[in-house]
Amino acid sequence: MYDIIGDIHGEFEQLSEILRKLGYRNLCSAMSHNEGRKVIFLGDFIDGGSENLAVIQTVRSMIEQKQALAVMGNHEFNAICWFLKDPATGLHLRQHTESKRRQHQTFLQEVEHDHNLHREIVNWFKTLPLWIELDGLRAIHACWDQKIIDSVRFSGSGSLPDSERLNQSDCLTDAFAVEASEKGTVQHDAVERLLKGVEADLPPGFIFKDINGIERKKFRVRWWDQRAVLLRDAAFLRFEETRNWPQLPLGEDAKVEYPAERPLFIGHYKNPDRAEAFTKHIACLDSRRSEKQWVSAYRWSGEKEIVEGNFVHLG
Ligand SMILES: [Mn+2]
Repeated sequence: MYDIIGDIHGEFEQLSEILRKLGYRNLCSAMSHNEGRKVIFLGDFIDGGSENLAVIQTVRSMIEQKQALAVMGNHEFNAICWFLKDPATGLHLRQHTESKRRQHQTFLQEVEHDHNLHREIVNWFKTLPLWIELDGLRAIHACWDQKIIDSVRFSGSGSLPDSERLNQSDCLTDAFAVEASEKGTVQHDAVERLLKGVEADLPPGFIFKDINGIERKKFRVRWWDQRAVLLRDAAFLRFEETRNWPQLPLGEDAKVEYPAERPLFIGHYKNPDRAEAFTKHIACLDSRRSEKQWVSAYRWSGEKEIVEGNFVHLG
């Protein structure tokens, strides 16, 4: 039986609080539950709050003591690419631009002065699988796309040789990270879809202003909503942001059908209010209030459909 915990983003106090609320106590150098329950973390441990190392220490010790499992989030993927260099060019896989540094700032503040520590943590990020599939549930950071998973899974279907896929534990190899940081590769498309979800563009000539007033044409798609036909219904945005959008349909490549036989837990899609069931089988555990991250959880005990009363919130 598992307690699933969504995006933490360096908010150590909140992580501690939700673990306590779920019944975990500090025992033998890791948090554990006296009924034998375990945690599944949905990734995005870093960037945002200022206690990234404390979060990593807690999650990592729970995994090492077999009290938890975890998947990788897009922030860990970006952190790996910030650190690693392409052996062919000697350049970092993720450009060290001002805006990318800003997104990564609180984590860098804690590790950048100590190259060995930085490397050690990046190496740990590399041990996080991109997804978890158990008998009763699935977990991934942003989007379960079976075709994409099969195309990069070790000895899966599709045209890639095994040497260009994930390893047998569904984790990144350095070679995979190099490929994935280059637009247009199978690996790049896979990481985008699995860890960042589905995005679509407004047609040429159209832009919209997001809640921060920034002009955009790319938007996140509510890929789990099979009834969303028009772009504006499919956008993971507030009504005010899509009001003036053209009545155009969403492209077929932006649709993902999730097989409903087991519940799926995702993070990544920050909800203005709180974590919620996106469908009967898909629960999102990322939430924020007034621009701040709030850690949310779900207490799962074998049910096949998401039960509203099993979400656990702070505050
Ligand atoms: Mn994310």
